[in-house]
Amino acid sequence: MSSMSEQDFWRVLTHIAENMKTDEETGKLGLELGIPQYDIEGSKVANRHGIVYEGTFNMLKKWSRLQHQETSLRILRQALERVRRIDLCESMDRGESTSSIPDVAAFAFAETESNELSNIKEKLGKLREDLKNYRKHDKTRPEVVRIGLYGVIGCGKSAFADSIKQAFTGTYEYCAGEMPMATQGTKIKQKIPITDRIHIMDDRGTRGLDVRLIREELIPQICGKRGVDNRKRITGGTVIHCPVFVCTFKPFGIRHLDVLEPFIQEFSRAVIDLYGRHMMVVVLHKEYLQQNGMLTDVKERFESGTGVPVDNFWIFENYTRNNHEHNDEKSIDFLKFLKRCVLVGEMNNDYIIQKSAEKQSPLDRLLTWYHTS
Ligand SMILES: Nc1nc2c(ncn2[C@@H]2O[C@H](COP(=O)(O)OP(=O)(O)OP(=O)(O)O)[C@@H](O)[C@H]2O)c(=O)[nH]1
Ligand SMILES: [Mg+2]
Repeated sequence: MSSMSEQDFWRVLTHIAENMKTDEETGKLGLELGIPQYDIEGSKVANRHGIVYEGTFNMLKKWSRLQHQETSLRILRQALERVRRIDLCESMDRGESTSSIPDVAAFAFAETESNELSNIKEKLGKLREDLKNYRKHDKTRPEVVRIGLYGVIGCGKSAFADSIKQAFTGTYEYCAGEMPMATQGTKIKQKIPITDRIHIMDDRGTRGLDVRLIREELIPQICGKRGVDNRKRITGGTVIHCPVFVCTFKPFGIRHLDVLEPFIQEFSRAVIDLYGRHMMVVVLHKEYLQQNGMLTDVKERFESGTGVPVDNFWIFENYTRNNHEHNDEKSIDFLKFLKRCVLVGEMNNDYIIQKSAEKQSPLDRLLTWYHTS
């Protein structure tokens, strides 16, 4: 099923917003779409400043970000029918395709797009282009989406950050400083900017996988309530929009699952408490798994034992200092993963904004609305 382009979709929303005749009509449409009252009120106020329909447009845009790709167009059409503005559905039918509207992230960022390209170089180029242009001109999103890497010392986090960077630029750079043999690894949380708007935060490794670490250290770091430095002082933290748990089976073998499973279950539960959805999980040293006939086992056990959805679970062989010969297919996988993280990060950000707005007074809500839309 093909999807309406981002541009066409904005045209549909603009057309609807422009043609809402009164505040009352905007309010009714908002309610039909399940938009919170404070967003509706905020849109009415915003319509009185600057462009007259901008408030309604932003309200619809914000709503669309929380919808599922397959259903948003249908819901919009039904809502227009119920408020007796079926005439506005015409704008949807004039688009190139009317079968579905991509959700938030998928507008500029449809995960399937690159799959439709048969040429591998084109696929890689398209992924890089999408990421490069990601939210370049969109001020309604967080300034930067931060993807945080967590896992035990030496599991391969820094090499993974460097691998993503290499996949994006096509050149190996020793940015995150993977740990050379017999020396120490990452000491202070470090930022690896992939673009101006997508940053990877490479964390210091944890000692072991004690589940208490999750709520005592990792979640506060993800919330930006504490940072990490080499003297264990609490430093100014930064919010992580997409937490990624990184692990490896080397050298422990398959029995490592007995430790990993409960840790991942608990970590994912804590992330769900925070963001309403699972974290991402990455297993490194894919070649080790292949060479030891463990790949299928690991995949199956992860899927059944950890509860992490398949889309959130990825296995990679890193580019490393000693072995970083470029490989198109490998780079494509790293960039698909990155895209997925950005998507998750955006949705998590929306979730937090919505939750905090629900807790606020009507005036605070209005202010939040102004700042976030
Ligand atoms: N063969 C192979 N080696 C890897 C892979 N990932 C990481 N390594 C190697 O594993 C070692 C540790 O990697 P790092 O990236 O420094 O690990 P880290 O998780 O950042 O370590 P800390 O910063 O101490 O927590 C390095 O020598 C890497 O080259 C991989 O997928 N395959
Ligand atoms: Mg490191």
